[in-house]
Amino acid sequence: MPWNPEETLSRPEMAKLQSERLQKVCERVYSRVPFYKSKFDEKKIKPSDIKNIQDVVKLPFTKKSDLRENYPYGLFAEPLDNIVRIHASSGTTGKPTVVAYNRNDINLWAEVMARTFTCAGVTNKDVVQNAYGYGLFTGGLGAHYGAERVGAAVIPISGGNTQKQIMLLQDFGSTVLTSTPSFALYIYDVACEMKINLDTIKLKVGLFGAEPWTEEMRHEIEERLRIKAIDIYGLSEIIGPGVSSECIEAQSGLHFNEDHFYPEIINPETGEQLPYGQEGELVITSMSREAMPLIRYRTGDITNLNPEKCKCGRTTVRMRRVRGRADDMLIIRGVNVFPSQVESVLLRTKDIAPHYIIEVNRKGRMDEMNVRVEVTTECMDKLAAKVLTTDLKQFAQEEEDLIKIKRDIQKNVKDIIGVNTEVTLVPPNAIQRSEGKAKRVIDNRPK
Ligand code: DLL
Repeated sequence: MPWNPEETLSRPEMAKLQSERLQKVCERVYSRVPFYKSKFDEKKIKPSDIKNIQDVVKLPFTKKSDLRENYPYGLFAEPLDNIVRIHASSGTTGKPTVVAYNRNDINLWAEVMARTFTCAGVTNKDVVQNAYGYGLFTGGLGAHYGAERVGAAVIPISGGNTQKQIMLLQDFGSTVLTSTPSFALYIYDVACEMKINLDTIKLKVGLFGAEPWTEEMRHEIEERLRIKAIDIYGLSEIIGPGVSSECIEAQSGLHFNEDHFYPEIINPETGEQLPYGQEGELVITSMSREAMPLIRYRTGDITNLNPEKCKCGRTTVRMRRVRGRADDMLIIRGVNVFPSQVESVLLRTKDIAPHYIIEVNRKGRMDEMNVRVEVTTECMDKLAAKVLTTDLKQFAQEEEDLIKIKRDIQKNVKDIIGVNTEVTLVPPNAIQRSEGKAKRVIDNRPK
């Protein structure tokens, strides 16, 4: 059963609710936020011109740079007296992006996160080990309030402390893990090093997000940790986690909380709205937020939307798993490369572990990509056994095995993505693990 009745509205009912909420939020920002008043005036548009949800295309976009330029409090639609929480996300450059919540926003956040947990099959019978970071990052507190709202017992362990995570997984009988997908894999690696028997762990499901990951990565996590891995999506500017999430029944696209957050897909070059099914940049209007609603916020995330009813009974549009961010896309010798495409190729290769770094350098005028990736422990053991044989013929064969893995990766990257790449195979644990969002790309090219 979905958490809120709005998750099963008919399409016309949903459009009606969205139309009402869009009108309201336009009035709110126009009368309270000088930035939006001047944006609307520039476009010669008044809140009263917004009659229904289709009119959203008349509205101006909001960009990350607008948040930076109005740092820290310029986009608040409430006096500071009514603000009860401030989060911020650190950018790679300069000041962080600041977001504010009033009491109703905090309540809304708990509700949409309760939807997320319910979608993943979590109930008051569960013990949720929350390994998202607590702090300015929205992951920790967002998951915390949602898990409490469904009545689960929350362990607010935060990120890091990997050995302690494993101890609590065993001792507290956690049934749900919330973390970045990369941290979940790290926990698994450390559990293996500690020779933990996975039968002593009761985990059944993980709610993973905050960074791009692929279907192949999902299979790795599900197989290794013996759980269901659910994709959850969100961003601080809109609310934090709780924007969309997969259901455990279908695991096929993320149900968008579109009664509160109106999603559109646009062509990132022209800004034109694209029809359902087409891939482009996700743009969101946070219609029910009060302290800091945003109009047509350009997320930079690349995905598409599917309005078909899901087998779980929810009718909300589903967002395909994020392919990556428009600004994470590497252009290598003119070819667009998303790190997630490289991840898919790697994880479909036998003997390769889900730990990698993509490095891009410029040699003269040419860009060069190098993928450093770990081989699995099993592969390493096989090789070590062979080396020990002192049989030269076998040793040569072993090298051939490595060469074949490299060639397979190079060929598949070329065939599927269209670029040449160097591949460096490294032993298990050679690549630094992440306790939060993984950094997988090192771009050394001059800016
Ligand atoms: O990462 C909120 C969050 C916390 C989501 C916990 C899910 C779980 P920010 O730090 O503002 O907020 O980063 C938002 O992270 O625009 C995407 O590029 C990326 N992202 C978030 N979830 C996913 C996901 C949180 N499931 C940015 N798949 C977003 C791919 C994701 N990318």
